[in-house]
Amino acid sequence: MRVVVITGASDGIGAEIARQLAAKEGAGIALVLAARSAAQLEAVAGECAALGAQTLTVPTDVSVRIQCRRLIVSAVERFGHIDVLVNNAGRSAHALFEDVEDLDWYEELMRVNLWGSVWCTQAALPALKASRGSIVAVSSLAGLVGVPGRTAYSASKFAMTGFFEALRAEVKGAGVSVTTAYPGVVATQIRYRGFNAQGEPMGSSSLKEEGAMSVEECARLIIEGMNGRRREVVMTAKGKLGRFIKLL
Ligand code: NJP
Repeated sequence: MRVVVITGASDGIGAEIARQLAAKEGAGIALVLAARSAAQLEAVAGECAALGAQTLTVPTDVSVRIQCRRLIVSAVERFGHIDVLVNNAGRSAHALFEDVEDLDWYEELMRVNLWGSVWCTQAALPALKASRGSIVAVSSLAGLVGVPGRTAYSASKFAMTGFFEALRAEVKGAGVSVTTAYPGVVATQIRYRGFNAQGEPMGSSSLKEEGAMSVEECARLIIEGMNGRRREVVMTAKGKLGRFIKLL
């Protein structure tokens, strides 16, 4: 049985990756689902279990190192091994740097996007080496191109890109693959939950954002890259972000 640990699995891209894996692999897959909201995790686990998958929910705040370790230990205790770790949990932010007064939320964003991925990966690496498994890092096109209004987010995603690029070279010899995914704009609630200049949730839905890719398409592309043990999955951006990238 393939054991896949997914962070940020209570909603958006992570939840959709779980659903699509359950739909494709049914009883052949065990899904370890992590995020902070226990109730939402249970709901996603219920959908996956109805498709035949085994599930384990581990309420986890990835910005807390010990919780990342506990997630991985729980997965190994329950299923005996781990084949794939999907580092997907993330938060967004939208603020011009000059408008930011308090940098506490910058650190918080780094802890979730970068350190959460680093801590989960460190805890899971021995198990992934034993299974010759795979790591997936969900970065962003903002981790390849600096986007105005996104200094904190771009910094966290560039850091993820660098960390996983270097790690890939280190673990290749041990048979562990590292796939970095670079989505553009995807129709999830991430912007609604992201920080504004005051460090509060932005509270405006981006579901209608111009040119957004569907969450189903994004999850499908990530799974394809993960199963193919590809180095990267670079998605396209339409709308405002696409026009900005073309200008560069
Ligand atoms: O976001 P959303 P997406 N500890 O808000 C969880 C990247 N990306 O699916 O903790 C643990 O629907 C949160 O759960 P909860 C993006 O940077 C996206 O769009 O219960 N989990 C939820 O399950 C991110 O890395 C776009 O609130 C935490 C999940 O993360 C990934 O895709 C574009 C957590 C977020 O679900 C998934 O984002 C792009 C914590 N401290 C890259 N904080 C895009 N959507 O346009 C949050 O280029 N979560």
